[in-house]
Amino acid sequence: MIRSALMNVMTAAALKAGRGLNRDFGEVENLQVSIKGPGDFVSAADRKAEKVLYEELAKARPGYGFVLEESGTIEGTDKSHVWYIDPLDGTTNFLHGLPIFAISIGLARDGQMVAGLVYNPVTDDMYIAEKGQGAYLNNRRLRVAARRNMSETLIGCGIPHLGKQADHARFKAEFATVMARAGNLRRLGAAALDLCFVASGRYDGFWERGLQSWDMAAGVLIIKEAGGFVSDADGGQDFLTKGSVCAGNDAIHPQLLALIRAAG
Ligand code: 2AM
Ligand code: CA
Repeated sequence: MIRSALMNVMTAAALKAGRGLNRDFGEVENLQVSIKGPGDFVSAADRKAEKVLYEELAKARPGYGFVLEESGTIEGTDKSHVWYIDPLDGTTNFLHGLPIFAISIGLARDGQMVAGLVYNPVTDDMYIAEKGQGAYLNNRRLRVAARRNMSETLIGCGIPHLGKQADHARFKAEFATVMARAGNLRRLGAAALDLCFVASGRYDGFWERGLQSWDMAAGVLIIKEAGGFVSDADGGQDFLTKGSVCAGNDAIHPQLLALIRAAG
């Protein structure tokens, strides 16, 4: 595949920030056993990665706006372009030394996602998509899974953490409903990567609530460009504002959505 100038900019930024995250991830293991633990160190790694991404992208595309997990929203002079950036998706995994985390970069033009990149620097897996151009994992074209029977599926989900107690009851109801129909369930803890696992056909479906725009911006486009179906938990297209997502192929998406809605 030939990468566009825009995707070259995005991949260069992600590779640079990824090198820093990889170095810091090596340190996290040593810090597990220290009394203070790796908490502050991981926050610093997160902020450093965001700074690299911000500087690289602002240099290459001056004037674009930013929605950043750590630094918040930065208005651009170019009102039609906005970057949605999560420098470290799967922070809890990173903190515990689990190599399931990623950098996520999405670009919206006039309110529509036009480019997305999700990069796991440990495995060196780079998922990319541009609107209308298909989705790729390390230059290999992606396609969602073909399974059509819920009983044969592997479905990913997100479990609300301790701080989100208000969401626990609903999750338990959804989990019970999906568990009664799906073949197997998984919870890996990095939403941006989870979405890419649907795009690459590893998962047959995925749902989660309580997410932020930067968790989903890139992954949603990557799924769509891999031929998948994505909606919010109500079946609409307002995931970036509602913070919920449900994904799968043309057969599994409607079945999973119906199960989640029946549980609510
Ligand atoms: P994060 O690692 O960038 O915070 C896991 O269910 C998903 O929820 C991850 O994509 C994670 O993104 C997000 N999330 C947001 N806040 C979280 C928190 N306090 N604890 C765990 N996951 C969180
Ligand atoms: Ca995140």
